[in-house]
Amino acid sequence: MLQTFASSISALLDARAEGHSLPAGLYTREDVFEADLDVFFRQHWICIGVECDVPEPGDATVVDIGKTSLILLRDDDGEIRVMHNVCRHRGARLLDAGKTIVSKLVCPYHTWTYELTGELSYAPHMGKGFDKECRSLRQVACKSIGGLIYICLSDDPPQDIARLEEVMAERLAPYDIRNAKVAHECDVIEQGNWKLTIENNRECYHCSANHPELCVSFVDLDFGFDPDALSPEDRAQAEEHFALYAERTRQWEAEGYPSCAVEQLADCATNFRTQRLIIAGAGESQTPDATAASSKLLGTMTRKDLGDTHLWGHNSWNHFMGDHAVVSFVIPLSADRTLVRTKWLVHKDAVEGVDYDLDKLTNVWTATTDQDSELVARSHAGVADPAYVPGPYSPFSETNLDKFATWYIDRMRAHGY
Ligand code: 3BY
Ligand code: FES
Ligand code: FE
Repeated sequence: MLQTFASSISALLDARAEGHSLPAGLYTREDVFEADLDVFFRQHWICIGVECDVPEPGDATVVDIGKTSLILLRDDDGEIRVMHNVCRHRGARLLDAGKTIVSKLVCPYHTWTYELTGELSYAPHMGKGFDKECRSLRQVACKSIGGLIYICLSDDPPQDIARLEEVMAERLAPYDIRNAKVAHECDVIEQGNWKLTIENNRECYHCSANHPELCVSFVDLDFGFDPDALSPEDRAQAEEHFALYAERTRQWEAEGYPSCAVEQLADCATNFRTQRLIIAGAGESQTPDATAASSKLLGTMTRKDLGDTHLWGHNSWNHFMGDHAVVSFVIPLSADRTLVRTKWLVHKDAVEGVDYDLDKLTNVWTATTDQDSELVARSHAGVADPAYVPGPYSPFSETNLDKFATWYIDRMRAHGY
């Protein structure tokens, strides 16, 4: 049944207090969910996969976003294409959910047949005057940025994706994600609103209490900004991390590996941040002992000591290390359910059991993703409780959440709410 609400979405946006989490309705209401899907998942660029999801011509996979179903495929010329999974005859779905290999796209209903470019090549019984040329599958704006696939469902995609491309094409080149292999992937459906999933990912305030596996290798640089709140031991460690981070960043930059933080978080449509992070302990990778999980390094990498190129946007977060990468993205399913899809990438020639151990490779982020899923469910249950009142973000550890909430409100406004 359709819910009705006493206040408008605009009134909810007005009610958001600076420095505080969002009013409950922005996390829980169905009308807000529909607006979010339209604004943030149709009118903005979103990450929906990696080139190596479809390594060979004819490889195809279906990605659903709300009622929209997309076919991501590699055509016969090796180009990535994304098109709507809607037949141009009477609209039937062409492909079912999941991965497949196709030489052409044949509609199961009346066998209209499309080339991998989307062109209609066969449509029986349509008469002499029928023009196939104007019945190609509808294409979607798509960009591969260092092998990460971004799409925008709008006819007028935001231009400021150019900054993300400019920054990341160079940073991601040595990892050659285009030619990597998906060693493992996992879908988790979180029982919470997508904005809680993103907020949770933008802070590590919760890490020490919740992520023992991740904390072996992950260095939270935000905590150090509040040295007075730390015990003398934690303070000494934070100072050590900061000194190491400064030193490594200087070194890496001098060696030609762009490392410094770049962000585009305000007054923009395309929201992202990247930074080359240091890895704690053995310093190589996000594994149980911080040593590399794969002996074959990614792409043209020859070193394991180049840290963790961290990139996040409004629906994704990624870690690129010498031996492997972890790519995660988010697709909202309803106001209180969110799909988190995670992929672990290794060199395309790396062989499981020979070059890498799958458990070592996936251990940290499998555990972290499960732990985060519980936190998001817990968080959603609380914000849906009538007793919830928006609370203050930490000015040290949660500044990126405040930036996200502010960007969210700005973008809703920009789209007429
Ligand atoms: O905990 C998370 O989900 C991510 C990874 C590290 C901290 N945070 C940004
Ligand atoms: Fe696809 Fe008829 S709906 S061929
Ligand atoms: Fe977490």
